[in-house]
Amino acid sequence: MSSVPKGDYDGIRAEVKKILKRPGYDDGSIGPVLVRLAWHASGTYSAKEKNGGSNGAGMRFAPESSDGANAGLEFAREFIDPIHAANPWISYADLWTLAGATAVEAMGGPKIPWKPGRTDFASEVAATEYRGNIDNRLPDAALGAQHIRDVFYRMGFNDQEIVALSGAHNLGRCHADRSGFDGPWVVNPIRFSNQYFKLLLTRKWVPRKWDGPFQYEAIVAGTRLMMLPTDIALIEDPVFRPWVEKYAADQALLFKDFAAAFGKLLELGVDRDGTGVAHLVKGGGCPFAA
Ligand code: ZEM
Repeated sequence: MSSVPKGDYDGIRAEVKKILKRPGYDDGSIGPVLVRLAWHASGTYSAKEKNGGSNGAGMRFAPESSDGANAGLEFAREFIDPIHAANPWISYADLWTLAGATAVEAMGGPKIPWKPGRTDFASEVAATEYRGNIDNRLPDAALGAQHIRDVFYRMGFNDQEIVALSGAHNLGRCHADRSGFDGPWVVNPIRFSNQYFKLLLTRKWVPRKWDGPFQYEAIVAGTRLMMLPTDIALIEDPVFRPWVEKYAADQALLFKDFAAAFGKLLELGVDRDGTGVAHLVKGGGCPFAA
């Protein structure tokens, strides 16, 4: 792992790209799990309570690190730790979000707007004092459209952005030993595209007969693909579905909308002062909020 000059974020992007390929791990790339790390680091945000979000990098500490929703993300954190070790000037909060953005781009997706400035909690004690209660804020895949809206409206997203963000399920897979669910959504899960939306609309998704949690399956090109109950909710809901249809038909539109929504996700709760630094405040709230 190389050191790059302080403030050279393109240099960090290059370091992330160097470690993405990993033969023997899942589908040969750690890109998807890095995207999930960036999402779970950010997706705890509450617009009303003005806490949660990526600032602080609280997932280094309990209770976020041991939250069942974050099972498996310890691998993502370990994979990129050497980049931090070689470049201790970057905050973990910046590194995790930048790694997720870089991974999307490196897997053929759009360029994600990203800005530095996040600060890390100095210790577990500080995290506890500053973070506020952000337990149980990530979505539960076993639930439906109302739950999806509750979770994403809390962050400040609308229905169109929810569907665009869901396009991330074009990447990676479910792991029985992490979430309980099993399998990839698409045939090539390390390439960002609109296949997930196409498959949602064109395949017959049937309940999988197995011992695990309720999920859907379809065999495509000899591969058993899956959908979560929350994925199927996107084609059953009358407002979500037209966006699934638009993104299935127009990959350029998906790329544009995904980049905007994912960029917004990575910014949630990151409130910078005039010098570009996002300070941490007690209770996790924004220092400049009304
Ligand atoms: Zn996911 N996601 N996600 N997601 N996700 C999984 C995997 C991945 C939900 C969900 O419960 C799950 C978003 C939205 C939602 C990624 C990115 C994004 C898994 C499998 C589950 C269960 C975890 C495992 O077993 O390893 C639900 C319910 C969501 C909303 C309703 C959003 C938004 C994302 C990013 C923008 C990614 C990349 C993965 C694949 C991770 C991997 O390790 O391959």
